[in-house]
Amino acid sequence: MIDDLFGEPVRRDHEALGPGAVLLHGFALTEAGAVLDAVHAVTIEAALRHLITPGGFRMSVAITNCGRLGWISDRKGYRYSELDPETGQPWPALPDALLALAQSAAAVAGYAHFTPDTCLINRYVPGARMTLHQDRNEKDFSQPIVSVSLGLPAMFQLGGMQRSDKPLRVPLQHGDVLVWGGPSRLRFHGVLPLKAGQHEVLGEQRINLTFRCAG
Ligand code: MD6
Ligand code: FE
Repeated sequence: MIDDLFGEPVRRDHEALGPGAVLLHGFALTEAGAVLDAVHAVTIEAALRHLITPGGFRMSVAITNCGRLGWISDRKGYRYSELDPETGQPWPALPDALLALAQSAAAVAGYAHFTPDTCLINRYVPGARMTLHQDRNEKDFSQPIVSVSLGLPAMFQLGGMQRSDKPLRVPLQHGDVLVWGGPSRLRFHGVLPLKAGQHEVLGEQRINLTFRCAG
């Protein structure tokens, strides 16, 4: 444990969350400014938007993407697309600062050759949540997922291989990076409704980045 400038305890250790899954506390803290600048630039080209689920519900989380592929949802289903359906244009390129962060986190977690082709950007405001799901739209489950949390803290739920398995509750803070793959790649997971609060950098929101090799 060390203290940061605001006197809050910051953990910089690695916490195993099961085979293939590790939480890197504070791993993105030193790069957070550059990462947020890159995210902001992406959202100017490809705006954050609320998608409709195949079941017809509007997602409470606003999303956009960068990289060769982008994750989308509509009445036809969940899938990856090379084009942003809002603009008809390719998604913005994956910024170098984001790629470097994702690859270094994967390497520290034991995944030496992570080649993400997509970064999904999720924005949560208080009350926004993500119900339990599996990430299974990617072609290759041998590569891990790297997930970066910025802004307000969230309670992540990490379940098992069945939807009915009781999930672990994993608090995620600004700068935390979760890497999971291998035997954990298809575990159910979700995010409980975001609690109200003010983050000193991001205000009343949480930004989550998930890097994957999708195509
Ligand atoms: C989130 N994350 O943390 C939502 N999926 O906002 C995910 O759905 C997720 O964090 C796969 C791997 C890591 C994740
Ligand atoms: Fe997910």
